[in-house]
Parts: sequence; C-alpha cells; structure tokens
Amino acid sequence: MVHIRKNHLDMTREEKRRFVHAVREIKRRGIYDRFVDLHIRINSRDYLDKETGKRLGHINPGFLPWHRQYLMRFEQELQRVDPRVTLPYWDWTVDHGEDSPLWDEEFMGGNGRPGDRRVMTGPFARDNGWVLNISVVPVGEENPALNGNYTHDDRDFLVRDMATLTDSLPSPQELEDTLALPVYDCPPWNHTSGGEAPYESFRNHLEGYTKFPWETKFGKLHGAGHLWVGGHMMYIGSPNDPVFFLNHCMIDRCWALWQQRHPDVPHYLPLHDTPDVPDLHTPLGPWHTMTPADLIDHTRWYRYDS
Ligand SMILES: [Cu+2]
Repeated sequence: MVHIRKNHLDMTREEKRRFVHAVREIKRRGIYDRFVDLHIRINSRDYLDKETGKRLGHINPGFLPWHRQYLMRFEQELQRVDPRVTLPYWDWTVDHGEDSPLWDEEFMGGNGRPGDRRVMTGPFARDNGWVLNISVVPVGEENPALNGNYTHDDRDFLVRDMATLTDSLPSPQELEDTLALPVYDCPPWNHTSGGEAPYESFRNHLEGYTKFPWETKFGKLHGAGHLWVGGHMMYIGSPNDPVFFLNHCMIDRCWALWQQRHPDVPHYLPLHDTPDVPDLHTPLGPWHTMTPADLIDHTRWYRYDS
C-alpha cells in the first residue's frame, strides 16, 4: 500500500498525536535507540573516512538512498505500532522560526532552556519520559559537522539550542538553485564535490557541504536544518532528536522533487564501480537488502502530498 507523507503543517491534531505516540512507543520498546546507535556507528565511519575511506550514508552519493532506506525502516517500525502513521516533513524553506507549530507542546516540544539548553516542554522532554540512552558528544578540534570522533555524554536529556549556530533557515531560492543542478553527483564524491562551476553535484549542495559563490555561508539545506536546531541535532547522535526525521524527510522529498525536475538524467551516480562509495548497484549496508537502483523510485512505497 502506497501511503502519503505530509507537511506537518497540514496534519490534524489527531495525526500528530498518533505520530508522537508511535515514536514514544518504539522508544519504550528499545527500537528507537537501535536507530540512534546505527546512525552513530555508520556516521562516525563516514566522517573519519571523509577524504579517502569507505563511506556509506554521508559525504558521498549514498547520502540520499542510504537515508531513504533508514527512514523507511524507521517508518515501518512506527507503522507496526499504528498502521496509519507516516513520516511528516519540515519544509524549512518557508516554515521558519521558533513560533512554528512544529515546536508546539503537543508535537516536537520547544527550545532548550537557558544555560544547559535542556528541552523542558513536550513529549521529548526528560521530565516527560524521553531519556537518552545513547548520548555522545564529539571530541577534538574539528568542526562537529565534519567530526567522526566522539565520546560518551553523561547528559541523558535532549538538548536544543535554536538559531545560535546559524540564525537562518534556508530560503526558497537556496533550494531552487540546488534543484536546478542537472547532475546528481561528481568526483571526488565527497564534501568538495560540485564546489566549482559547473557545480555538478546536486547531492553535495543538498547535503550542504558546499555552496555557490553567491551564497554567504556553508551548511545549507540539510546542514542548515541540523545547525539551526542545534544541540543534539549538531552531531552524530542527531537521531536522538525526533525532529531529525522531519528534517531528513524533507531531504528525501527534495530528491523526489529533483527527479521530477530532471526526468532525463541519471537519478543516481556513479553508475559503475567506484572506490570507496556505493555505485548504482551496491547493496547498502548495514542491511545489504537494497541498492541505490532499488531506492530511486519512492512511489512504490509512499508519495509526498506536494
Ligand atoms: Cu544521517
């Protein structure tokens, strides 16, 4: 059955209640933390090996299909609790600010409090039962956004620090310029791809590790969603914050929008064997059940409302 993923702004109260309930229920059963753990393990390898080593889910063309499969598996777990639940997305090109219904007490809850930036309101506040079991912080000098080194974090509560690391979310023009790029990705298939004219990496511009010369700051689109929320969303334990899934659902939708815009180009690259990164026919780990080719067309499983 093909289901519909909606903008959270268009969800009913009841739909939001069901989503939150399913998320909390898989957390209670220990399933949610397995997703956090998996993302940390895969992610840190991706970042430690960002120049030359094997990469799977980040800083390489596999970013989009890997997260598509990760999100689908997460959504399937939610649907085991409640078959009517689907993942919502957060369209940060227009849905800006701390006063968005996104941060309502019945949905994602609010910003962290002053000082320790601990989230105090909503279903994902520590006092309302959202306890982090796998919490890590980056170590070392490197920018946390590119750092794969981490250590255990004793804080068992969710942290948000909105609009501190970056004061703005993406604009419609920022997304538009990236969707206009006609090439999925290009060598060296990493965080430098597509940084110079003719900017042949839709993937890297969407992931946010490069930018156009006329753009002012790094960390756009996918990166901006993580940076703007701050706190746990900043680093490798980011799925501890359920808004991670709304940010990545938007990214997944952007891949679909880009495909519609460019029907006649390869919707994934590289097509053939390439060192360190998955090609079109590489089964994606850790599951090894699907390849990017299998994942290109999402309409077999779900559609977006727009
Ligand atoms: Cu990720």
